[in-house]
Amino acid sequence: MTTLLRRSLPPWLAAAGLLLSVPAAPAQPAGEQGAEEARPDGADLAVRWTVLSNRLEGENRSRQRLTLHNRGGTALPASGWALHFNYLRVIDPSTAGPWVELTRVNGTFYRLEPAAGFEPIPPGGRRAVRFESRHRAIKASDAPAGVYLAHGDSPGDARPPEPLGEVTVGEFPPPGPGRRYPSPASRYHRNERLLGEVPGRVGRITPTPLRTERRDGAVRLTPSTPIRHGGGLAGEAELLADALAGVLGARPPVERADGGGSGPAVLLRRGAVEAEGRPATREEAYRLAVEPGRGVEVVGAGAAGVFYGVQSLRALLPPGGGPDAASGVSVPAVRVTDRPRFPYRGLHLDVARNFREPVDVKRLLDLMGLYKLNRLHLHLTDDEGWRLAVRGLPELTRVGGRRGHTRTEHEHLIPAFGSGPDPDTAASAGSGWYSAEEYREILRYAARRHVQVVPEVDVPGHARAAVVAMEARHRRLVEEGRPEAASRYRLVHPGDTSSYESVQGWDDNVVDACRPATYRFLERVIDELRRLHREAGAPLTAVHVGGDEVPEGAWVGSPACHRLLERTDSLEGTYDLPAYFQRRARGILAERGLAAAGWGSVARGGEAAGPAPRAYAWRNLWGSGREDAPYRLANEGQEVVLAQASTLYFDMAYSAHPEERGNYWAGFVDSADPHGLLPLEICRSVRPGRGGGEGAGTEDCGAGVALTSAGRRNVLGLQGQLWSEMLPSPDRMEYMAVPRLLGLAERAWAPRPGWAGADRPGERYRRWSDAWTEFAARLGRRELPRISRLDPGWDYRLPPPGAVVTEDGRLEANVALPGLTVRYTTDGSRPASDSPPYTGPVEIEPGDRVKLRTFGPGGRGSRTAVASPGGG
Ligand code: TNX
Repeated sequence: MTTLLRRSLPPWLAAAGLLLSVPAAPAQPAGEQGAEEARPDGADLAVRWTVLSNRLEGENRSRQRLTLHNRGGTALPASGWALHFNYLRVIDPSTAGPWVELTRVNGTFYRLEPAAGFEPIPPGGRRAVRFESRHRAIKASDAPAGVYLAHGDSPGDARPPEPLGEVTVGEFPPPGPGRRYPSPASRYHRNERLLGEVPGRVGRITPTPLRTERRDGAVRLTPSTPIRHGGGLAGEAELLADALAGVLGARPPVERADGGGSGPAVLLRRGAVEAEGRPATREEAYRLAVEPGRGVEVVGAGAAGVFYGVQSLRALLPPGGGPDAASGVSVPAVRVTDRPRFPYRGLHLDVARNFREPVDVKRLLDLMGLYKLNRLHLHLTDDEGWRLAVRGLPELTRVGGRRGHTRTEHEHLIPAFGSGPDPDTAASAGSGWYSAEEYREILRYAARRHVQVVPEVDVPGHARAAVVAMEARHRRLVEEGRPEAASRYRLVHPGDTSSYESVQGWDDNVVDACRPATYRFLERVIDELRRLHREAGAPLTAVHVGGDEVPEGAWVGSPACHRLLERTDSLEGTYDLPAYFQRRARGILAERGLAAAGWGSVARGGEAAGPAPRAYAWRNLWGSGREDAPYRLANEGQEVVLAQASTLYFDMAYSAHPEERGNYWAGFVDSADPHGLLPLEICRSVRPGRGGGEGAGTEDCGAGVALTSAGRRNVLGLQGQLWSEMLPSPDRMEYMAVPRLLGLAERAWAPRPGWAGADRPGERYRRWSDAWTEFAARLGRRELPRISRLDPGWDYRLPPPGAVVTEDGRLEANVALPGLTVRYTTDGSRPASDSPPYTGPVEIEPGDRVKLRTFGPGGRGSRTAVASPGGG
């Protein structure tokens, strides 16, 4: 009852937590009486969502329509029910109508009820509702999600909420003034612009090594070729044996190198590697020699180097295993000397918004290892979920780690991102968390792949799951007659009158920066993390404490903050509190020998607080004029990880196409974008979407602050971000991660590319385009096929083809990643993996309907492109 009720209460009352004890009766919406009345099942209702306009107030608002279709045999009555759904845009409830009442429950969760004047919807009938929301909406993935029908919840009416039968999406209006959706033709022209002549030979090792010398001949590996390893390298040897088993059909033997043995072998050992690079990357350097007649040798400066040498060896194997895999595969002779460019090569995974099972995290870790990424930043907590069990605080996961239909949030959180009414359904990623053992297992699995896990506990904002969970704990202990214990970890003050709205629409997602309980809580969680990491043999060195997007207005009405501000001269007002909070959080970490990290230019908190926390720079968007902002931090002595949303947020959609799912507040991130990024000279980056010439596209970039040599060392590396609002399933995660992750790996590992040296933007673009063409062909010919053959294969994105039909009826098609196959039909049917492949221009009969899809190995296909004469 109460989350709904909150909005009609004066804020002080709502914030006072009184909402939690208000009886349900007074707020019972009129429509919820008469619950016994016959009503269709949720599954009998369908909703169609149509965007009517994206041009209201420029692009700041859009108008939408929801059409409710009653496909059941009973009328949907004029009262006694409510639809609930998540919607990522903030809806203005006053624009909703006719004859309905729309309520933003909190965050992105809405409730739609019939109001006075609502006529029952007869069987087969339809009813349209309109509303306006902030920002434009151009994608199917913006549609209301997790829609369900709730019935009156008066005692005695136990009918549980029912998910709706179907949500469909209507055709989209133009995306906004002066904008267009991508079409087969625009893709065709874009591919032409980005790609040059495709080389016959492409790089076999991705990311590109520092030095590669191809040689003549080859070495044959068979299931009986032994893997011999030096001390401390058994793990690396076993992983290689596992990988070879997949290619050879049988697992080769693993032996200690000192056990004698002759004949060709794969030898893994430690030793000196001469490869210049940053001190922090020393252990990661390796040499790989494939010498006909002698075998294969991988020499790593450290175990990490051996592991990376092994990955390079894997990359040399034929991507398909070869026709006679069981009798051996041939590895082309080569000498490689390699070392990464950056010590920090990261991927961020948000398991809070949508939970990822350990098995899926492990799949991601396998892929990270394959491409030599070495940091997994695990976003374990946020407003919509707390995903790590903490000893002694069971509510954190039991309440904060589950989502479902609720009026009180006493048992679990409200739905988010379409997670629906059932808190325990296996199909939804709204609920779930890692037990201590599961978390340790993830850490160990990562460590074996030389990936360090950087856990994030997002505070003080983005902390709603913790706040709600600790309210539940408080309630339990009060009921048990233990008021003191109850207050120990309570994260908000019941008398807090602050009123605010977070970026994601929450009005209660900030922990109180002035309560001792908050810091006690943080200590407790951090100590738990330390314990888990220690037990897993993967010591914790840094904790990411978020720090992003603290809404304005937080703490203004906190009694604890009033007291703190009164007695502390150095704190003038609530605007000093974010830095105060950071300082204390860092103090807690420093006492435990841990480094602090945070989003953006996390408040430094004054010199006294010790070294500034590591900053994950994400807001330096293209065109913001602050592209170089991370360099200022680095030059001033702060460690920086580049996470620019415009190129490294892998939750952004690949393109503007309505069927291409994802966020787009930071623009679109195509597979070529990360490849065009120059981490240490960001304003010289190539922005592929902008094309060549002037359109190298960085002429509007920052003030051009250059990195000093000290600043350069402070840029630790790069990180791709998989925020998960739009990733309800593992296959969505895989789609968003790959192929973009490979461009990230290339820029994080490979040396500065040659094209970076071209001074004129046009020249730089041309040289980049050659480099990208080679890289894109590598993806199409080698890397995507390899990834397809991992077990089970990945649901990576296949770019839909570009196509034009000329006026005289000729079909011309292309694909963004050369090596993938375009197949087409002319009879209107959906191209399948046995449809004719496109190999060159095709004459089209008048009246033909040309459809095309891109196919990868294994028969997976892309979205369908429909080409029509003259563009389309
Ligand atoms: C911004 S970047 C956020 C996240 C969202 C993401 C979606 C940052 C520190 N905050 O909370 O998930 O955008 O793209």
